[in-house]
Order: sequence, then C-alpha cells, then structure tokens
Amino acid sequence: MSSPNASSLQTADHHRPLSHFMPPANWMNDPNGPIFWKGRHHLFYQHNPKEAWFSGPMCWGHAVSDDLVNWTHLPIALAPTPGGPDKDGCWTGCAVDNSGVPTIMYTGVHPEVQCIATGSDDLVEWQKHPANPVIAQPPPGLDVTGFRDPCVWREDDAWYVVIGSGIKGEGGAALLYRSPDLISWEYLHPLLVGQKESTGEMWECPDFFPLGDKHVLLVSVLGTTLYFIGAYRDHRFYPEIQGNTDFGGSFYAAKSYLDGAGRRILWGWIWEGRNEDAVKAAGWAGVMSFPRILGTDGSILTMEPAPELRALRGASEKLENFAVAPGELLLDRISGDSLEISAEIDPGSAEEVGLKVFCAPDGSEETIIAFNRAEGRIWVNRERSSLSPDVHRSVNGGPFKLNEGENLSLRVFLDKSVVEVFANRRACLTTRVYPSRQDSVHVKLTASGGTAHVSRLETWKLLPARIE
Ligand code: DQQ
Repeated sequence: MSSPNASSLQTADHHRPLSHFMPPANWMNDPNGPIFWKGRHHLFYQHNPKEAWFSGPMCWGHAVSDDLVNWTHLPIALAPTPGGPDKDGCWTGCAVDNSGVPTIMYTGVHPEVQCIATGSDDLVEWQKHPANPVIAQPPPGLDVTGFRDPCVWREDDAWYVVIGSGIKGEGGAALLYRSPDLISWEYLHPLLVGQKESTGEMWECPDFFPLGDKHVLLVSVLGTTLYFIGAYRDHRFYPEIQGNTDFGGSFYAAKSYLDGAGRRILWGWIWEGRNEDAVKAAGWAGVMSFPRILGTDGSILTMEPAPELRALRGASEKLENFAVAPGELLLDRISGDSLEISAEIDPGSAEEVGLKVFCAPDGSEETIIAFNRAEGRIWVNRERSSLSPDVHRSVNGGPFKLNEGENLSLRVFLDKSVVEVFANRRACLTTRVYPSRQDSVHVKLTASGGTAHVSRLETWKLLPARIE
C-alpha cells in the first residue's frame, strides 16, 4: 500500500489537526524519550510508518523543534532488527544524556526485554548495543503481567530505571533497577505496587521525576495516565496523593522531560475516536497533545499549556462582562474548528455551566464541556458530536471543585478533531470529535439552575503549526 503524503492529507481532510504534532502519515501512538538536547526539543514516538493502524513492527519516529510549536521530521530513529531482541517491535522507552552520549532505553518484543541504543551527536543515527537485551527477563520469582517501557534517571551513585509491570492478582507495578553503566542492571524492588481494583493490573509507561520538593510517578493504565505525588527516600517511593492527568478519556502514555529552563514538560498520545475503517481510510492515526508545563504545590499536580503555544494565536475576539441566563447563549461573533478559547466564568447562581463547541446551526451536532458545582464534577460530552455512525460517543469526566470565590477558568483548544481543555490549571480533558458537517463551528455558553457571569471570554483563531 502506498502512503498518502502529508500535504494531500492536510488539504483534503477537515478532521486532520493542523496545529498539533503528527507524523506525515500513518500510525502514531506513545511519545517516546522526549529530550532537550543541545538547545532543541527532540520528540520520538511509537510509529508504524506503513499503515494507519497498530499493526506491523513498531518503530521510533523522530522530530525536532526549536520552539515546541513548529517541527521538522527526522529519519526513523529505531526500527526492529530481524532476528534481534526487538525483531517484533521497538516499543516505548526513554532517552538520557550519558556524559554526552545520547542513549535510548526501550522495550524489544516478543518477549518483552529491555534494550539500549546510543546516538550520534545530532540524535539522527542510532546504534543498538551488542549486549542487548540488557535486561532479558522480569525479576525471577515475580509473576508479572508485562515488563516494558523503561524510564531511566541518574542519581549520584548510579543509573536507575523503573519498568512498567504488574504483579498478577495484586496490581500494577513499577519495578526498580540500578546500574553503573546502563548495561548491567541489578533488580532492587518495586518502586510502587498498586491495587488491581483501583489502579489496574498492568502499569504502562511509568515516568518518575522530582517536582518541587516531591517526586511524581506517572503510570498509564485503564485508558488514562494517573499520577502519584509523594516522597522518595532510600530508593522507596511513598505516595501521598493520587490524581488523574486527564479526564477526557483520550490522553494516554504521557511522558515528560526537563527543558533548558528547568521546566517539566509533558506530552501525551491523543488517540483516535472512530472505528478502524474510518481511521484507515483517513490514512493517519494518533495526535501528540499540546505540551503541558507541570508544577505542584505538594497537594495537586498543576498543568498548563506551554506559553510557546501563544505563537499559534491568530485573529482574536474579546467579550467582557455579560450574563448567561438559564438556557443557551450563541456567541455569534465567534466560530471555528481551529480555535483557542479562554474564559473566566463565575457560576453565580447557576448550578451548572457549560461551553458548547463544534455546534451545527440546527443543533444536530455539538460537543459540551460542562461543570456542575453541586456534583463537583467536570466533563466533556461527545454523544452528539457527530452524525457519522463511525465515531465513538461518550461522556468522560472527573471530580472538580472551585474554591470559595474562584472562577471557572477555561483554556480550550479546538484543532479540527482534537479538543483539549485546561480548567484552573488542575484538571484537563482531552477528547476527539469528528463533526460530519463543515458548518458545525458555532460556540455557545449554557447555564442551568441560575445565571452565570462571564467576566472575560477571549478567542483566537488557532494558526497551523509548521510541521515539515
Ligand atoms: N504502547 C507501547 C507499549 C506501551 C503501550 C507499544 C502504551 O510499549 O506499553 O506501542 O500505549
């Protein structure tokens, strides 16, 4: 099958995002080994370059950016070696700087084993290590559900890695190893084991890092990326808080890195929300989230869109100080399928407030972002996002409360079929919608049970990023 080229996909397809990072064509899933290297952001990703589906041996795609917004595609960094430990796929992993030698640790399949590759100074050429697999099996005596997705870091004395796993019958686990040289590894103990009833039985894509005076462990499980914030002492992790990086049901396998300014930046895979035939017909699958800057005050994980995304702001509109009475209010100056919306809403006497996007003029299609104060819940509803029979329909959300006197502060990004919502820097909802009508571009506000007050609602046309 010949691959469609990127520009034909972009012009013909009104569901293909234009501002988020994607490969030129075909399949992408997890972000892999993001690294800030010689002043530039390198992003690797799980990629099937032959088809818009998760089939065939997985590779590491690669792109580089100076500004987190515009990207240059680079050659595939890792592809399976016939007969090698990664013959059936180079799965997820991380990239580190080993005293100037760029080094990737990733999972080869099948079976799941851990491998090393070292890179040229520009990160374009990669050599697999002759000692691969450097970890050939899970720790003896542990009955595991999986063994993949290494996350490596350096401490004073040695290298450490956590590997995504799970203990059968017990729960997901992040298994901790130590190494003097990234080649010979000694198993220590689980960094953390969860309970299968609440946090699943297999933890994929662990990511472990210091943030403020705490440590954070991310694990991807049950269709989402969970976070734990806690203390890391003597190579043991003591979680104090647990949360969810995204309630929208479409954000997964999130992975972070530090940039030159010391910011902790998070990427996630935004998966598709339509059936296999529709995905294959489109010729592309998977979108990288916008980069999020992480922070914490110790009690929550804060997440904000990277300020660099302001470069994507085009023509703007601003509305100030108006009421939303019970019912719907059409914002007739504002429309689009590529839009950033920033709103400050005081729910006032309203029990529930909402923002409707991708609305058809006759109401036949709409996507709802809503907050209910009494329920303490925020959600995104895509049950009526599209008239097409090919799409997923769901309501996804999670707990969310406003503090006394606090407004609902929304940043919403619409990029064709991607919706990313940031609420008060502490709740995110990412989803996919595929309106069938090209005129499903209207925006409305809603209130029920009382009147809400909007102090500011500002929008910008979202400009296409340069991705070539
Ligand atoms: N995707 C990778 C695995 C990982 C999963 C394979 C998470 O390494 O566990 O593409 O989406």
